[in-house]
Amino acid sequence: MFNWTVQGQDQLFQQWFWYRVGNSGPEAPINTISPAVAVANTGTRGLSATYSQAQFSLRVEYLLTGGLLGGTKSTIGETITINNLSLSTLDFHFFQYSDFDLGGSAAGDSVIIGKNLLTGLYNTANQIHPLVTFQESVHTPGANHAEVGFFPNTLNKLNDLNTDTLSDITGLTGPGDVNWAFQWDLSIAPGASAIISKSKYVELTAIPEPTSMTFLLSAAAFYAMLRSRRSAS
Ligand SMILES: [Ca+2]
Ligand SMILES: [Ca+2]
Repeated sequence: MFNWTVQGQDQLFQQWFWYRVGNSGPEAPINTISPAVAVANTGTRGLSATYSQAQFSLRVEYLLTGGLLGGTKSTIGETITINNLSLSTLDFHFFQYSDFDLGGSAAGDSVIIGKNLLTGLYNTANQIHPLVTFQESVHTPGANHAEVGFFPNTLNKLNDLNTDTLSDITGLTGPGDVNWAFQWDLSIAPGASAIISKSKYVELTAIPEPTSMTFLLSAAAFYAMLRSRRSAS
């Protein structure tokens, strides 16, 4: 996923998913499991993409919901289903990597990841930008590990030849070209499934140019008024 346009402005640089089976060997992007079998649904708002091999299959379902034309809010729901097709327990590690460039810019954002205090699992990510509100919520289950960093450190971990666990550095990180990731450590019984359900929300809190123009115009009018009062006195 390389593009999420709200009000003609692209908010996303890249989001994708990686996986690892077991606790050794590198992580790999899910598109290396097999070519995708993709099906559009829910009109043009939904997409289901399935990747499969003998041991397991993995499906990602996306559902995009916007407001009225010209609106400033957009949300995308994502459901990931992993089916264990084998006769033994599947030790499956699933990673989501997100690099949003809010407001169409790669610089100057910060990210903080939050935890559910009851479960101890990571379940929110907030990216902070002066003109765009962004939040991801994990509905179920929360992630076991998470990481906030600067491009491309986390991406390199997912693509290198080492076995990686995310750092659990989740505090306010930035400003800069920030990105973040979640890691789920799943143990899936033979013939059973794991399901991860989450959603992302983008809201433009202001449209930049007209607001600053209005301010400049009011400032110009104020100084003009001040000057005329001074010359009058
Ligand atoms: Ca790695
Ligand atoms: Ca970024």
